[in-house]
Amino acid sequence: MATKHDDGTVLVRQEQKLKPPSMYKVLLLNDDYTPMEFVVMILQEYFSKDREAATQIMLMVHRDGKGMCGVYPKDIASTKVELVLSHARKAGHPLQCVMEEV
Ligand code: TYC
Repeated sequence: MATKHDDGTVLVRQEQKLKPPSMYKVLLLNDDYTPMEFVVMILQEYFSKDREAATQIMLMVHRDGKGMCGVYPKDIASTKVELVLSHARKAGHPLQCVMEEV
């Protein structure tokens, strides 16, 4: 939309181009070796779950093959994935953690 003023100037309204940031799901994948207790600890430490919620998510991953830890903006999701993978490798576990655009 443009507004023409008497002095000849024209004001052009800039279209709003900002989109809300894309959100990403962070998922844990099942494997046969990572101890259940370790997964529960990861969910408590990095995804702020209480013990009860962490146990439910861990059991869902164990049963269904994957489960959601939370939904975050891209940089936060990717930092969480990095931290979880690094902690798991240091502890010698093959736990997989991935992110997926919502
Ligand atoms: N399946 C593993 C076991 O029986 C437990 C496990 C749960 C591993 C969730 C990974 O993301 C995972 N020890």
